[in-house]
Amino acid sequence: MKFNNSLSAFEEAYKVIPGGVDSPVRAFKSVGGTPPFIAKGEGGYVFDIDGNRYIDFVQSWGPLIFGHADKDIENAVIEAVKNGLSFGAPTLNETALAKEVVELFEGIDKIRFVSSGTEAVMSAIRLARGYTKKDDFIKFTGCYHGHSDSLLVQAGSGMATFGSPSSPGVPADLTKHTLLAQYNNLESVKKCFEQSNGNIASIIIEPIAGNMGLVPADEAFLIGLRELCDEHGALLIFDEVMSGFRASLKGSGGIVDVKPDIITFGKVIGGGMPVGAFCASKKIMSQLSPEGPIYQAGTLSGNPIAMSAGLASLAKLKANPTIYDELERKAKKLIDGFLSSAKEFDIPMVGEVRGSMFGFFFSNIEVKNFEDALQNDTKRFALFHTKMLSRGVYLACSSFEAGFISTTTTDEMIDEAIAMAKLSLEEIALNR
Ligand code: KE4
Repeated sequence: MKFNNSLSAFEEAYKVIPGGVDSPVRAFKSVGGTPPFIAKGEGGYVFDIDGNRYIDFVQSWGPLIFGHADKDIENAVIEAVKNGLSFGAPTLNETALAKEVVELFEGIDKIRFVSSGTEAVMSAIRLARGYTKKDDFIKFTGCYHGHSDSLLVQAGSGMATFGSPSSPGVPADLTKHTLLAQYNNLESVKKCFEQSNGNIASIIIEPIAGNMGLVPADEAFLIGLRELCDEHGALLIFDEVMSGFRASLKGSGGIVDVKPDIITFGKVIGGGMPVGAFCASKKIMSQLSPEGPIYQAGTLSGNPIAMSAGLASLAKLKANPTIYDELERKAKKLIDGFLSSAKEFDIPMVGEVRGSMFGFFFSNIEVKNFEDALQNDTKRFALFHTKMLSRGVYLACSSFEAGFISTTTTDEMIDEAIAMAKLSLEEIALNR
């Protein structure tokens, strides 16, 4: 494969965009090399500006469940564009998409659209704080909820559960109300409640974590979180920006029977256009401005073009919910193929699937939390990623991400990716 055009494009981008990218993970820092610049996508493939074709398992980090350039979504956007791009005024499509979403979730009556997952989560945290009149909240190491200040925290020192900023530019004052617990460890959550002395507004969790690799929460753990929130008057927030409409039509709700108070969405809900959302009961959402006192706003929130793409996506998903069986079958086929080659060459590997999401670690332990995930062989992952990319398979460029199957990912593509994985893993085993 030639990458000349991407190489020079990256140099040009680097001169005017920090790191040459508009979002850090895209820079391939975790895997080395420089990222291919994508020229176009078609169904389950992406093509770079050097003309290389890749089977795409990233799908813009989740949104493209129907693959690239889906005709129904494209036509909906083209039709919407003809009426103008944005009005900053209410439009019918916002109500239409709102109805399509809230009717899927018991106890969820209202939704507010924003323009990214970060915005959705930031707003949900503020809503929970304003509703409960408490300031602290609990998040889990390894979960990512966007880049708003109070969520950019890392584990503090030893015993402390209070987080400290994980990025310069975030004052400690803005993270002192963020408590950190360990994923799938209920005792660590109880400790946070003890340390916060009754001041916990919410617990926020990715019920199916996709930002430490794919690490689903145990159902018993989620039930425990629900009980702790009920006991302490805190709100349970499921961040389904990634897992929403990806794990099942109801996200984690189609897999575990635990009802959150607030759900955040992104990615698929916009069909590839910039959309985030957060939703809850009428009682909670009525606290939001202009009905209630909790302020939240956005110029392009509910943008009519983005709404048209989201509506087209949701309509297709709701018209044939059985696609999730097919998506999960393909995800399992891919992971099983990777695992059997890893076994053949005596390379430790574990894998996980939830609906159309998949993940794998170069590790020989079951990964239940971020601390387990950190034990994976990231150097070997980088090697594998590079080999697979050179063989036309486009995987997430970090072992702490999830991969995705779309309706346009064919069995032939899965077979091809498995065959390329076998060649790549053999080379790794032979240190070639
Ligand atoms: P955005 O602001 O990137 O739309 O959403 C933030 C977000 C919130 N919650 C969850 C569970 C998420 O996965 C994300 C964003 N996901 C990453 C992928 N790990 C987006 C890719 C990127 O940062 O470029």
